[in-house]
Amino acid sequence: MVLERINSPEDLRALDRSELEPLAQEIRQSIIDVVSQKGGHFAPNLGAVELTIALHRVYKTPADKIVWDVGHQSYPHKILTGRRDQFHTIRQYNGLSGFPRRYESPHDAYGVGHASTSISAALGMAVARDIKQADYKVVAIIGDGGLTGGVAYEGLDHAGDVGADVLVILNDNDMSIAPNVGGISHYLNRIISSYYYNKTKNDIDKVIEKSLGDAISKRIRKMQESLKSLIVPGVFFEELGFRYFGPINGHDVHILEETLAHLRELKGPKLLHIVTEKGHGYKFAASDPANWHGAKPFDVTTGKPSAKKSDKPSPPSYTQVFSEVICKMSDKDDRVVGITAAMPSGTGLSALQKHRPERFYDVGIAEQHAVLLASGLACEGLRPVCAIYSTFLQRAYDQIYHDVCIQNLPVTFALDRGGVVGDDGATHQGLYDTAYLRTFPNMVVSAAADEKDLSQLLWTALHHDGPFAVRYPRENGEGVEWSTEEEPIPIGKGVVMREGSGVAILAYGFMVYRALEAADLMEKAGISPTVVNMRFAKPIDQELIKELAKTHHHFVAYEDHTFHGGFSSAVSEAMHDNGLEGVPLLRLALSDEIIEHGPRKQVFEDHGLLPSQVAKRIEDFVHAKASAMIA
Ligand SMILES: Cc1ncc(C[n+]2csc(CCOP(=O)(O)OP(=O)(O)O)c2C)c(N)n1
Repeated sequence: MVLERINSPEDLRALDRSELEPLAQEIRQSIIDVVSQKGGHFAPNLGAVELTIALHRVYKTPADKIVWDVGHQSYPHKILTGRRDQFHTIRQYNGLSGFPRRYESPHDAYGVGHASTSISAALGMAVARDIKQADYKVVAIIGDGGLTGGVAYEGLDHAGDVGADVLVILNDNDMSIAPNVGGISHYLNRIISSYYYNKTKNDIDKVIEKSLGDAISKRIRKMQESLKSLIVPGVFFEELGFRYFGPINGHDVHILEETLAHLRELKGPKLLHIVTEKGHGYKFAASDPANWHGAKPFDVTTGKPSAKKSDKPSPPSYTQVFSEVICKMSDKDDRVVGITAAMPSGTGLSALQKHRPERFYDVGIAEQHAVLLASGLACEGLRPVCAIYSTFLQRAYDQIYHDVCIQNLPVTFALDRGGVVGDDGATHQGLYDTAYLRTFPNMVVSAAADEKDLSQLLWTALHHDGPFAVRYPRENGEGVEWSTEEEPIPIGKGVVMREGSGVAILAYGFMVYRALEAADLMEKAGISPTVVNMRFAKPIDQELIKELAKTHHHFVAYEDHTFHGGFSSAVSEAMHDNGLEGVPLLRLALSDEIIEHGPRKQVFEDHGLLPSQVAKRIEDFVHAKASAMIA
């Protein structure tokens, strides 16, 4: 075994060239072994093995900086940078993160999880190096999917202008999570096909001269001779001030190493275009990379999921509910248009894509553009539904305010993955949406407590003449009866789910059924709370709050959101504004800290938010306040 001998990049650099291909095989096997057991990002990692080996042979981290984009392809990097023994803990609670994290290793130069950040961050590091007059190299890796995100061009544009010494490696596998979209993707394909065209015509020298000029082309030709690699023009990148190299085979570790070794010595902004296969080396993944982007535990021989189907069918996921409702909405209302930012299957919009392709848009990893597109559609009388995960909608903060809310446009935001995200961890938590949406005038902010709520809220949003956000978690529903039928509900009204006395639990979204569970547990302690599904953080049901205050001496607000600015803050504000600040309020939310990866239930436990913990906390709250009052 070669891999056994690699405990650091120095060990890797000491290997003989002949050992690199066997090493790549072993790394792949290790990824297959671990992900088939534990789940995780899969096809992107299999596609980045040779690139990672070559990078760490040539660039000497941590002095040199390697900046990954998204970071979902960083498993080989983790294996080769001293974390081989912990690799089996990846994405597990207290284990390695599934993404590069600066706290985890000095080799993780930059923390990441959202796309299209690597070029700008790498440029910052290169500029810092020059300011400090230090001497190290900076490399950004970005996928062709990442290159659909506008901020990537902001980075390219500025890097070319600054002229900093930075290498951008474009890892082109023609895939985002789904097949890639957009003009740039077509452009990259044209580069690759023209490469083969040029190759067969044996016309490469001319191409080089035309595109790069004499002096550089001489150097390039020299390099080309030694590398046996080929250069064709990537005019677009060249016009931005980059020298374009490629395309080269991203699975030929030797060509990669030789190319990188030369590029390391070449000053200025450079872009190396490598062509890889997503899922390379595992046939099921390579032939269906979209479905193997991330994998649940699976049987390595058959590629089938290893979890046995339980006899009892589980309720549909919220994503499934959304997907059925939007198809129904598009049948009934011709104005409905579904928009996804590169997540057709994750958001469930792929159902609409099949059902009514002419009312579906995948805009690439371009959340800002998605919201702007929606605003334009809404101006012209259509009813766009932006289906974007809570965490990724953060990207479009300004567009939500400036383009949708100011103009009071009827755009629906379907916020999947609202709340604790689970294994993806800090970068993907959906814990901030209520706070970031609630401050904007005209925005309706809601959360679904169950399948029926979600369906009704989506219909309500469709009929509302302004922006409307509906949040739901990465979960299966509660198993209630629901339908896709049109059934709008009053905006800003809560629903009492359980009549009790003394204590009122105002719950939001996923926490409504947890509150009901907690209430049942509290019965034993002689407390019988009222439980309300508040449904709306904005407008919040002030009338109901005032009404409840007449008969309840303690209030609890319960949500799966960060502590500041969310639903429980809204309850606190509403109580204050209605002169109810004298009524004790217990706010149950996630604490104000970066929340790492772990099963949702575990994370709730860590924050005292499981129903059994909540029951106890409310009992303590009621008793403490009661004894304080007696004293
Ligand atoms: C801002 C943002 N939106 C959406 C995502 C979800 N996402 C994760 S990976 C990915 C596709 C990335 O494609 P590419 O950069 O080509 O890498 P590949 O997976 O093909 O290696 C997407 C859309 C994200 N990480 N960040």
